[in-house]
Amino acid sequence: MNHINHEENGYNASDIQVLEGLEAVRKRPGMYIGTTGPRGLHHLVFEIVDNSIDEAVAGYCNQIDVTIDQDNRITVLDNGRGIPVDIHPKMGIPALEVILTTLHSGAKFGGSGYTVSGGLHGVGLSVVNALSSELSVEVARNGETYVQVYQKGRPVTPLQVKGTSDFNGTKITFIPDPEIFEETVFSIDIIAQRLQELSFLNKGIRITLRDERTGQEKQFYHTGGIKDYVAYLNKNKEIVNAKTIYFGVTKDDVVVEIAIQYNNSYTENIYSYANNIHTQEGGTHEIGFKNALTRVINDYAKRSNLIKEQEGNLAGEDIREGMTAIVSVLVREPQFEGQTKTKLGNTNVRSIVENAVYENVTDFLNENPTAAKKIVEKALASRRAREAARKARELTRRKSALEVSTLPGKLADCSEKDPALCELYIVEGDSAGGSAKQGRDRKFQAILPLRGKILNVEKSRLDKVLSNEEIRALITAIGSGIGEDFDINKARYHKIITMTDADVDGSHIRVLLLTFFYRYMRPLVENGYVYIAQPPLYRLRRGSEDHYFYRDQDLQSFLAQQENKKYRMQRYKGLGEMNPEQLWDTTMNPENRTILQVSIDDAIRADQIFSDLMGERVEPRKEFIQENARLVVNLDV
Ligand code: 28F
Repeated sequence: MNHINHEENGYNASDIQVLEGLEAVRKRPGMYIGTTGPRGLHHLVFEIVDNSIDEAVAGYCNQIDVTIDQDNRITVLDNGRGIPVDIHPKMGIPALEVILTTLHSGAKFGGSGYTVSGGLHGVGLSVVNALSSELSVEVARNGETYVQVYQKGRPVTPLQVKGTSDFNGTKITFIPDPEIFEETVFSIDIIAQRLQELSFLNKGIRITLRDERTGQEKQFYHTGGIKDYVAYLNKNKEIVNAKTIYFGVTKDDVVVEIAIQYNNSYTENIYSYANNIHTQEGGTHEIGFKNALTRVINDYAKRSNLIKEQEGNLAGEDIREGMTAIVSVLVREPQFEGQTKTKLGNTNVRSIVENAVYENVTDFLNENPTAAKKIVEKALASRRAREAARKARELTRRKSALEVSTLPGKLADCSEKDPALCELYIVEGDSAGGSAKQGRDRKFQAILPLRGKILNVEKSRLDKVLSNEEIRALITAIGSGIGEDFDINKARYHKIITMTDADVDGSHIRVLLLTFFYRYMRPLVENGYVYIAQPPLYRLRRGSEDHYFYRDQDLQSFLAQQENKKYRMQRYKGLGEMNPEQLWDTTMNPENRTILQVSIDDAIRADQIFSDLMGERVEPRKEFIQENARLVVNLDV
């Protein structure tokens, strides 16, 4: 074995500094990966993959393989240049070791190419290393392969030459440290979703995902990039412009890539990205995009006499109705702002995107007059509908002004008046609603039973949504209004908890409610007011002793330890099977219950699932429900 020089024992000065860095990560993992729950766990995988993506964006890698091993180890392999292994001049240890043991060491180097990785907090390989009970890295470079193993961020072997190789690349295998993470089971769905997104955003990279636990394998490879992404998002919709508006522009170091395709629904779907990060809060690229689009469509519509000068301009929201768009930019030094650091702040990006959109969409409209006309007509229809909706809304507003205190009859309100302390349970069905009303703590818990499936919001414009009785009860109970009139300060509850059966119908109702909140009361989700109740799936009873289980795996591991004892098992199919006291004990009592806070990510996912379930084209629906039944039930947080 060809050892690369290391001090025999003890640490030199740079080692000590290094260890302090990684100790900080282990002491406060939340600072670096957000949480130590499932989200943070999966963040580790994305952090590693981001490094391979960086290498691909720099032009040196086109294949990334991700494997979830039997024992929940993760392996990521790329065919890039391989992490450099030469001795770092200042630190006196291999560059690879510096990268794996120093915070932010990978942030900038070389100068050519973009460092687009920028996970939640811009952390890198060293953070994953620090939070792994074991991590091994294998580099193929210079015709040789090198290996080094770490535990909890500390090298336990020197960097060693293992053999020869006629290709280059990097392979990292890690085991998330069970001392750090509450749970170390990876979800193939969560990983697959991000890999798919990355493969759309970075065309031509082949990404594979293999799950050795089940033998499942997925491939992501999109030569059309974000053009394929909009096609995917529109897959169950009726399309307005068959040819997608698509262009890529580079100006002053900013790379802009945009794809737009209209469908005949009423929903605006813009996904913006900066350096492959979903900018949920938007930012300068999204503002530039919207401004230019409004201008360019109005200018075209007037120029081709589709609207008359005296009619006034089409509003941006009319132009965006039924539009699916991906706006992706690469920026050399991205500034992320906002509550969740997902709002792009770089000011120069705005006008770069504006100019790119104006010029390229003008060209598209001129070259595709049939599509252009359909797009303008769609916006005109939206304007008419919006005016009708405004009138309907004024009616409802006047009506509710007359009936000031008429909360819906079926709402069992709480006595507490401070919204910060109040909870609203939205319960599926009258019978579960009855149990919840009896079981609750009426001081701070309100119950609103909803009957059946409330409404197919996908096919309805705002005016129709408002006329639905179940939706109106919900809006009045919450008290904050809806859409443009929404006012979070008027929300009567700061916890709005959906409580549905643990079956497919229940998950549909939940998806529908989350979609409604996402589309019409988004700040509720953004402020973390929306939750999902977690009723138990099983009860084991032995004499007067009851055990409740909320997940299959918990039941399995409990049963595995109970060979000699006999229990009677009840599987709960619906909330209605629990009496009021059981419902309180297991699901509603703040001292025992678990409630999942819905993030904007979850809501977006629900919105997508909903579109797929309720979209115009019905055939894929059945297949979809079967494929996603589990996913819909376990809307993972
Ligand atoms: C499975 C995870 O981490 N892939 C990576 C590279 C390639 C280079 C690099 C990475 C050097 C000085 C930091 C190679 N040759 N996959 C990965 N592939 N990092 S990480 O360089 C890191 C910098 O400071 C690389 C020439 N330049 C860069």
